[in-house]
Amino acid sequence: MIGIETLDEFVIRRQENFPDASGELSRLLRDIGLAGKIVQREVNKAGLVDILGDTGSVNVQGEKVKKLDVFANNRFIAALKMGGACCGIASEENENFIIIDDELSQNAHYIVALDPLDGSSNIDVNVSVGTIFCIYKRVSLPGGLCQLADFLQQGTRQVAAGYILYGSSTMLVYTTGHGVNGFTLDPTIGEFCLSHPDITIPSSGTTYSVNQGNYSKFKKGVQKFISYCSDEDKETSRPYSLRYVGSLVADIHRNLLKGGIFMYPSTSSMPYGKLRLLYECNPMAFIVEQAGGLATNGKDEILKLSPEGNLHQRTPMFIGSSDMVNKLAEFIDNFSE
Ligand code: FDP
Repeated sequence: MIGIETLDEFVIRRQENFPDASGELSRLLRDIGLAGKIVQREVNKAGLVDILGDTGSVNVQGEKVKKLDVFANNRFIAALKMGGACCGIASEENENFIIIDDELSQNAHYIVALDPLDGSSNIDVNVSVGTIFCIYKRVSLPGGLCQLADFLQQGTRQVAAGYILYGSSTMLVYTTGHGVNGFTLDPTIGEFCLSHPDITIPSSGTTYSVNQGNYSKFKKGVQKFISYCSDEDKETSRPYSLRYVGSLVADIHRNLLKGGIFMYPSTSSMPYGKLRLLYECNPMAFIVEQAGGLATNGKDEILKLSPEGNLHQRTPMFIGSSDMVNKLAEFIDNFSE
């Protein structure tokens, strides 16, 4: 179709720049895109589940209608297993990683970590949710089963990362370390089409995103930075606007396009914050840094954190426009307890 580039075409065109590429990574991106389309179809029907679902209805595969996050998890796992381009999956929904042990998958070079339906507490109220994923090259030898060490790699070693936003339209945004590109699903042809080439995040913005209800539980530096954001100062366009969907993908996506900072700090009750390093923070940090922004835990870069033996490790995260993340770091330094 003239003038429109689909995700699959784009991925293939990019792969042509790497003559040694085996095509596995392209297949993984295709599998993830396909599962995303199936999940968006179900997300769009979410409000109908009470009318249709609880009456014991079944879908075309004969499965009972399930909670959407379980449904999304099953779809992504099925697509990745079927594709044969990865040897293992870590998911927010599964305590342990999943080994894919058919011959084709065992010989694959990649593993995938994902949060199949992030922000799922928003589904019941028709607010945007998303899928977050990242891809690593395995450190274990192809031909055998994947190991925990394949998943516990530093974020700097990600080969690709992305998210799918199920919002007023469905978008897939991803990076392979050569910039960030966004694709919008055209429901009339069922394809993700390149709509946001070479996304760059503004170096500053006028939006801050944080669950301010936790204010009294934040450390001094974060509290002072929040006061700075809400103080009046014409020169720096303050006060900034507070925008918090409470759905990580939606909050990050807005800030990626418009500029801003997203914060999920540690609190007195959650000393490591809430967000998960492997399949929430690392992929988002990779995308935002590739777009020209920054992501830290308040002290160190998210991408340089060393995983500590647990797939579901949490970390505080401050992410977004570089000037704003640097400003926050100043407050954290100046008001450390
Ligand atoms: P949810 O619990 O709805 O899945 O990590 C999960 C997440 O949502 C993020 O999407 C979101 O940014 C954050 O939690 C919201 O947490 P709070 O409700 O504590 O603000």
